[in-house]
Amino acid sequence: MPRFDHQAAEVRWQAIWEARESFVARDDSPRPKAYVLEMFPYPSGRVHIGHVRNYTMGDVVARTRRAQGFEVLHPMGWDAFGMPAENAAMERGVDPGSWTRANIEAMRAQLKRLGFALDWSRELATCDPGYYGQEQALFLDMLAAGLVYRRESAVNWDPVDMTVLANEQVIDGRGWRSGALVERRKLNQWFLKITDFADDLLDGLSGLDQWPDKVRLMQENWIGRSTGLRFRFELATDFPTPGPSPEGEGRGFDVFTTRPDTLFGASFAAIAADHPLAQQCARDNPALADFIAQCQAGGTAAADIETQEKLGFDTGLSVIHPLDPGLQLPVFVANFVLMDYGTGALFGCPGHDQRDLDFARKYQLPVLRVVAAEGEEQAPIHNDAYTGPGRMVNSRFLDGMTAEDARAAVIARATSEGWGTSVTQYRLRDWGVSRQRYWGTPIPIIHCDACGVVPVPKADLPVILPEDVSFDVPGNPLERHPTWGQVACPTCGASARRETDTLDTFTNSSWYFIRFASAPLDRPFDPAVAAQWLPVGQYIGGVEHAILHLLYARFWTRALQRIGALDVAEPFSGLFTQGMVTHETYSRPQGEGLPPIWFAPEEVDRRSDGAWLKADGDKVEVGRVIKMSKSKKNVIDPDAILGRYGADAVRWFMLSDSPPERDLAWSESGIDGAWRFVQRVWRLAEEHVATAEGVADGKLDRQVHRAIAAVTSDIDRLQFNKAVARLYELVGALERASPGPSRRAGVVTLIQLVAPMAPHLAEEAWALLEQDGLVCDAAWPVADPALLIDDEVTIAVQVNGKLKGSFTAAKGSEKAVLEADALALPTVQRSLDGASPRKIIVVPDRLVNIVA
Ligand code: ANZ
Ligand code: ZN
Repeated sequence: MPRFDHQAAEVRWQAIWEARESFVARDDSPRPKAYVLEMFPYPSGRVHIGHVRNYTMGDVVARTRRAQGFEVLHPMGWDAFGMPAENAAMERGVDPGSWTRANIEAMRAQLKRLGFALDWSRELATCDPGYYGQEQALFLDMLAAGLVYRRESAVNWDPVDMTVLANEQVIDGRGWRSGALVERRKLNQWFLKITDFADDLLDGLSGLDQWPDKVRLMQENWIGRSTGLRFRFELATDFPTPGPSPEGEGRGFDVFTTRPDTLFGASFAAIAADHPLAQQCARDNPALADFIAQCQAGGTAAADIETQEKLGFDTGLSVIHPLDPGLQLPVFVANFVLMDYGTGALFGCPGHDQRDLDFARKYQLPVLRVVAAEGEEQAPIHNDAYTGPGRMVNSRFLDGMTAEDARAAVIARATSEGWGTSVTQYRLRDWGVSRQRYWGTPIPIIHCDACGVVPVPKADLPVILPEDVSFDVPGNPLERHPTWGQVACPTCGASARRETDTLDTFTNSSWYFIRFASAPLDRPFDPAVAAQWLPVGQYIGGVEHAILHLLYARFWTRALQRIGALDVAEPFSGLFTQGMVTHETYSRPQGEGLPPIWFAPEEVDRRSDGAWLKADGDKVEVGRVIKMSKSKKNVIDPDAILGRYGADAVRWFMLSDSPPERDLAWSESGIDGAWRFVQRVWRLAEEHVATAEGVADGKLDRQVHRAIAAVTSDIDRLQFNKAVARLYELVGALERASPGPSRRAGVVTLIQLVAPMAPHLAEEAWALLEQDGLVCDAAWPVADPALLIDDEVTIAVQVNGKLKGSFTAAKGSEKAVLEADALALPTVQRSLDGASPRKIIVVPDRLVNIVA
């Protein structure tokens, strides 16, 4: 039996595609343009199987679009800055630049083995001065346009990694990498004004109808627009306990609420530990000062704050209820109040907010219901705050109104009496981009004692990251570099210092898709050329980037639009988030208190009734199918698999078995099946080298054209697993059909439909069948509408009204034909038992009823 030699085919066709520049995207092409992009990888050193799945999906879309007549831009590059390179430097003494570039070499070779239709001429790495230098130029443009500013702010400080962490990098109060308890520090930081675009970023989501709903919802929640009332609490003049007399303008503070309707249910006010009033009260209250210090010890991550135990400290101050001067509320400093949301202060309504209820129970504060659901007007609140709709109770002039009307009524009153205003508040904060790290884009700023903060003149860009640095002590090696930091001030010429902070690596990924579309040497991009390709029509990547990366890229694009650099609003019109590749685990317990020993798949002999360790022949435990991870050793190395099964089988398996948005469980049987499929297709091609003699087979023609229509629409909707199932079906039909012109034409079509998924096999078979040119250049097959019409019908057969069976017949068949076919059914003959029918009723195309 002839076998498809994957190794030879891969080498041959990859060389031919490269020599012919098959996948180089031409800016000046007259064809309509399509931009297909997968999230670019971090060059960790090895391509993992998740990358393979991600890039295979993108490749199927890119190759199909190309065959459909589009000029396709499908580029690849490297998200090459970031901490792992510095960690490698610290652990292994290699320098981050060499480590990163070696990883890129290795991974590029791995990706090339997979035969992706990528335009390698546009490859970029964010650690190239040619890339980050242009990013510095964009930073300066945004600075000039007022979209960048500097301020002192509290940051999460990781005392081991000696860096500022983003809130997302703080997990349970500890640094995500070091595990050290995070401290709070104040530093001067650069910020990008993403909040300027909060409304626009939110409103734009509704137009992104080719994005997953869940991603749009996550972005919406992240932006977190809420409207409510901002109002002032006046401090009561007589303090319930002796305390400091608050100073400053007025004697009170502002709060923000989304529920002004619940104001008569207020039982306390709370302020953040960082609130100026809290600081003031702590001056002669050591216990309060201790409490504040305790609140500040943790990180600033909102998620942490939400899960912490709610703690408060009574300041002894009281405020006056704005709707009744006779009512006073105690003021607490509370750990759940964030200084940088709203006004850093709130009123607590335990009846209708769970957090407030927990707090009230802990500190014995009153709990009053003010909103009643239908029929439970006076039902007391127990353990659950009522957050649903209803009518107002216990609320004087608001009683009887719906909560919604009451909300409007309180806002109206506050506005007319001058103690509050209606406001819109966002959860979204400005983006702090300063990182005290080495391996990133240097921030192009110079600090001069005389002139202050001075931007590096554009003519002096790029500010090149020095590579002669040492990592023998923690912290940022740029600060220790003997010469790099010393420069003349561009304004006054006096000796000055370079900024040693670098930009958050999310800035690198916020515009790389624009640089792929256009990469002149002397500026970040040519706006006219970039706009020809953008927006990215299909972006594919992991859902872990659903919030930050996508939001930052959307912001960056808008910022460029505002400063007139690029006329594109949304960077990605279509987004798809793929599932993970998973694998079962193999382990042996090590006994009391010890973690199990994990074994890699290749160390194990897996049979249907269990798994045995090859080394000693004894059993190992088969664990759950989970995300591949080094620590559990349940990883499949793409290189090993590629050598054994070939790129096409690996690609085919990545697309089969699971819907692309779901997890895909790697299995030996799955990859075996993919390999067998490749061989079956090859065999069909082999059988048809010579033009087959014979007669046309109309039924097969229709099956082939139905497959064209179905596979095309499946790929359009990114339902790759369905397309795969269709192709299995088509191969089966072709194998069953008798040789002849229909079968040969069907095999040629099959090769074209398989080409985006198994491109080497397809080229090899295309050549074998003596078709013109390369299959990757051939026009995508189009289904003949006449052959799509379903011309077979199922006829139900009854004897005396009881269903006895069915058969298929050509649509519009004669009554006599249907009668004869029905009578021939064995079940019908058995029912008649030799008697001849008394009457036969035929409903054309549907039913034959035999009356015995
Ligand atoms: C009183 C109230 C009663 C509230 C009620 C809620 C329910 P969102 O929707 O996320 O915008 N809040 C205000 N400032 C805060 C801060 N700095 N830190 C923590 N919480 C703060 O949340 C707005 C609500 O969160 C506000 O409405 C306030 O509590 C609280 F039945 O005011 B509410
Ligand atoms: Zn100066």
